[in-house]
Amino acid sequence: MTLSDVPQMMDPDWLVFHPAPSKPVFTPPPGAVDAHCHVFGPAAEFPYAPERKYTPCDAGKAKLFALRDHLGFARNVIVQATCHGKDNRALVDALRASGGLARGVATAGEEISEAELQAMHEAGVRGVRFNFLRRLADFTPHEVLRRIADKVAPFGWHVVVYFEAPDLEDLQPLFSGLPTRVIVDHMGRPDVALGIDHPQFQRFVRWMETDEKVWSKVSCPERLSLAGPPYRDVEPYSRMIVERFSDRVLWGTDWPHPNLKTHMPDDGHLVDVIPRIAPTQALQQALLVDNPMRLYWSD
Ligand code: 0GY
Repeated sequence: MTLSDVPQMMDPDWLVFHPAPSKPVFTPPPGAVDAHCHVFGPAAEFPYAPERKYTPCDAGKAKLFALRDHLGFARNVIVQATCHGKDNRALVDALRASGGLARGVATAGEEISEAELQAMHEAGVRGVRFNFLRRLADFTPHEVLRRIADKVAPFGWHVVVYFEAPDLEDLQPLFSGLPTRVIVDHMGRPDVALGIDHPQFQRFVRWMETDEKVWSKVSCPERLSLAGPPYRDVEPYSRMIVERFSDRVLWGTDWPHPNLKTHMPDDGHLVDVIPRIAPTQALQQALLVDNPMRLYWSD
């Protein structure tokens, strides 16, 4: 019996992605990129990692590409999800199947070889992700993360970081010392109960102001919202970041939405948030096309 014969059943409280998302009212500009999404398995082909903190439903590449077309997007950036650990095979398989329409962000340990990095680069990987949420990943010493960043920097890759707002103060020296661009997931997960003027979010804004290598994804209103759909309570945060740092922002669906506990968003409704946080055509073009193309398809 091999690992792939062991059934990997999704967690009993797992919320499955929306079965039939609506067609968005907002039409993304031609060439728009969904710059934060994942593939899960399928487990029979790409088993989930033994050290994973959750077992999701399968959500493979065909479903992701169909969603891309349905929502009016042209490209994806697929981010390695923690349920696959450092086994990037499902990610690389999806990139290879995309016909150049997907790029990737992998998870790597310091043991990764130059040949492995080169093979992932050829498949379309352009970054590594460091995850600081204890519910998702075990702690990795900062000097190890720094060595990983040193290894990927010569490939022109960047580092994607996922952390929660209270942790930024401690993590900032690590991030600012990295030799690559630093792309922050979901605006550093602000607590939207506190308001945009709260020192916690202002720390993030000041950091983006002072360190030009820092980019932000203005993704996941469904994860940050306390009010629920249509996520109006998150808009002031995303809109401020888009307007202030229009050439360093990215947007993504976060499909298939791991670990949501209250509800599963309709992906069409998530797309309809875009014109409220990027109200002009110029901002939409930067957010959805020019920025992700510069970061992921410059070669
Ligand atoms: C996200 C958010 C989450 C999960 C992961 O890799 C992951 O497992 O990123 C989360 O649970 O907050 O960006 O998809």
